[in-house]
Amino acid sequence: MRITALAGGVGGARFLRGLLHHLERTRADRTELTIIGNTGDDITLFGLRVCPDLDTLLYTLGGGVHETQGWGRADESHHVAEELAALGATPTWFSLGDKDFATHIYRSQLLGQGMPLSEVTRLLASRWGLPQRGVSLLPMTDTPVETHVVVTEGERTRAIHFQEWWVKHRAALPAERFVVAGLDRATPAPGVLDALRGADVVLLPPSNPVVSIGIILGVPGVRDALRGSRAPVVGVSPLVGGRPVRGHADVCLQTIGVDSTSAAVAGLYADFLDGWLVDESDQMAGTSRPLVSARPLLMSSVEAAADIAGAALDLGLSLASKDTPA
Ligand code: FO1
Repeated sequence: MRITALAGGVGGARFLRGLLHHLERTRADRTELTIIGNTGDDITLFGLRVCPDLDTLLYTLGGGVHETQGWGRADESHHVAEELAALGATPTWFSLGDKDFATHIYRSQLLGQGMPLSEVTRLLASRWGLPQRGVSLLPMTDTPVETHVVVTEGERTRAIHFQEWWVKHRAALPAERFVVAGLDRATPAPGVLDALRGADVVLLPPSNPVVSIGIILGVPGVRDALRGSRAPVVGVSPLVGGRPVRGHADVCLQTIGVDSTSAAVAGLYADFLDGWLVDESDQMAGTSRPLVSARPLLMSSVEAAADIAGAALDLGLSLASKDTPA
């Protein structure tokens, strides 16, 4: 079976860790999972290219993530960051650990030698044992893309990097709109369109629908591939009771003028969504498409995430069997 998933950072990574746990505990046959990761969060710091969502997926699936943070490495030290601060290097609002720095140094070294991000990511995925578990991690594009946020402070309107808005300002600075530099001339990374067209099921984890899933959908060709895919597409709402479990998806939705409800988020995916998992607190009008299924969506443990991911997969497989001509 071939599963393809679009994913952002923490929520997407935890969901996919649950999916792998579900697959390993229930299915005998080998399942190939291709993850298309968001690169709109990427930022260049101290001359190094940092890919937060790709790294969160690598560390979480590879067993090295700082569990309570959801990003960065477990058992980290921060000697390099402390010395950079002593040198007066900026910014200081983005916390980079010493082992995390190794990822950015190695990635930057290879990118600097002309290696595409997709090939760099394949090497990093090998270090984390993903191929042995049937997992491929693809950046959505090899083209440099960066999400910026247009903010107004008093009389001043300017664009700041997404990470500055998200981390330094905790998304509390009123955002007028998101501008994704490079997205309109981005091309899907090698394997992305094939993974969407050749999947048996496509899953949208509970990642941020605006600045994670929404950015991946903005890569020219991705949305059309989803629309044209024979595979059922099943999404998981990132909201519980109209609120994100973590992060600022509600603020992002407000910025693009969309209600912070599971139904409104499903509306963002309406042109390709076949199934939609919502939390029991978010009853929404039962529609035939997407087919809505309600269950607890709090990923409070790997087991809970496995149950949610299993329910999303089963919903997809049930839809696939319906579509299969008798
Ligand atoms: N998030 C924070 O809230 N504070 C940080 O200092 C921070 C550092 C950081 C370093 C590497 C990395 O891969 C992620 C990091 N994140 C941090 C999380 C990051 O901002 C988010 O994961 C995404 O970009 C939004 O999903």
